[in-house]
Amino acid sequence: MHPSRKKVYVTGSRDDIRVPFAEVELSGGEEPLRLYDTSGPGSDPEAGLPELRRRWIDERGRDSRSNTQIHYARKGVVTPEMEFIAIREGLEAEFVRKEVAEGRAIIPANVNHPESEPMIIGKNFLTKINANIGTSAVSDSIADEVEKLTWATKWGADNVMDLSTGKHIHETREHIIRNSPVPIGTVPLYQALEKVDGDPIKLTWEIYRDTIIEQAEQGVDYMTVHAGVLLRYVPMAANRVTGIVSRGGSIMAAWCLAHHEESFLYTHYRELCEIFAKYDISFSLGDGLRPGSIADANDEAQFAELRTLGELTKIAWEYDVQVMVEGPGHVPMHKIKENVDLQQEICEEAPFYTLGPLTTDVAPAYDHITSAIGAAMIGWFGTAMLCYVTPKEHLGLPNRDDVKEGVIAYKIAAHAADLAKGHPQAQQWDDALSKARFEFRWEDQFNLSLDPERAREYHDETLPAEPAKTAHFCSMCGPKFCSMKISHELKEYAAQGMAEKSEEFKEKGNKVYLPVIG
Ligand code: IRN
Ligand code: FE2
Repeated sequence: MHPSRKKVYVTGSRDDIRVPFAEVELSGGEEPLRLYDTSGPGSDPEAGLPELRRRWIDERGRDSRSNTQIHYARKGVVTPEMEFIAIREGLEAEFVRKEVAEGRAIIPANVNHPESEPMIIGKNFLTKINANIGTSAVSDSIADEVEKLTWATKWGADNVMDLSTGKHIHETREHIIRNSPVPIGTVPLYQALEKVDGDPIKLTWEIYRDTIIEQAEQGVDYMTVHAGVLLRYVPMAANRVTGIVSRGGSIMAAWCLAHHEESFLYTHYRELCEIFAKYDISFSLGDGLRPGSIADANDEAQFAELRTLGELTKIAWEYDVQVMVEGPGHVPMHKIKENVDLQQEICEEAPFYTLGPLTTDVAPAYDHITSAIGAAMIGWFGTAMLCYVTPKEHLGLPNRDDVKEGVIAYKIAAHAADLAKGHPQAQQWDDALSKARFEFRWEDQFNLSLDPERAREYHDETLPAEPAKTAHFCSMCGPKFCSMKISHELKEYAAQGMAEKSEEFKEKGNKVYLPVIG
């Protein structure tokens, strides 16, 4: 939580439904503004977070077949999680239930992650963003990863994926989940691969299944499963410029080719559904054949896999399991819309979750920008969650600063999409900031911004003194050139009578911009 904001809670129909918001105090007689808040109650990393959902989970008891939110939604039950989300998003609880029942939205909420604050992923809700963190063989401090989690949620990450490889995977994940107020996702295939010393050919269904159960017990809320990479699709990627760029996709392609057998993720998919139903783990159907370059966008391999993901979506629904579908990747702007339209049609409106997409390949070190452009567009067209890309994409493991840059870039993309989609909460936030800017309420402008700290720092670089916080200009144009100040004068002209003022204006020599004196 930023120091300039105050955490407030709105209570629902029972007093253990307490929904957090970040309240921004405003000056100039304006009502305080409440913003969606992902930062969580704050934790002591050793003790972990309080178990917010414990009572709700226990009250429902454990069904031997299905304990999922979609299971309850289809029975007509509004769970406390759904009510929590309704308050969070400013919508009716019944609407939340219906969207979940019909598979248009998911609430990732493993029964073993009671610390999480319920959130929803669906095109009729605020666009969400996912941040990836994780250790690798060359960088593996657990403390750093928990710190990155807290850092990512502070800046607004709605979900975090732990993509750790290397040593201490289990322990790292345990610390992350116990300290996470947001749902945690993983790609279990990465850990399964560690168990066979990194040799994909040695993978088996049994090793994979045991890894799933291990992670399910810990409380992982959603798992990427690359079950759409079928043996017959692998040759389709052979003539691509960048082949297979998905880590999970390349592992499964290697397995299929080496054994000349259909993927065990596909052949054992129904068993996976049974496991996911018990814990309420949501599928994130992996796009193992997503394009990894502009040249490969929207090709045969990509869309063949998408059709299989559509088939798998419907099977998950048979088991009352929640499901979202992953998407690209690298896609030029004119080919973006087709991706959403096809996915929505083939997967019958199951939520789409895309990685960017990057709209050009020529800017390594700036791929948070190349991809935020694509993310804003794809979000506007109906993608429910955007997986962030950091400036280090294609170059190295992101550090703390990169995580922040990635999250902020994606908050911008998601919010721009929400504005274009006409979300009332989104518009309200913009209007509050615009008004503060026009009225030279500098403190309000900083505090309302996505990154209050940097906004203030940039302003203070040239005008650090306290009086500048109420001044009717900033150092960009100086006191005499400020367009906003001139607009205020125009308003005065209008009030005093245009004709009279226009005479005065002409007498002064028809100048809008007066030279700075001194
Ligand atoms: C999201 C959409 N498409 C891919 N992603 C994310 O990319 C996925 O959820 C995971 O966090 C990351 C790496 O996936 P691969 O490379 O194993 O497919
Ligand atoms: Fe890439």
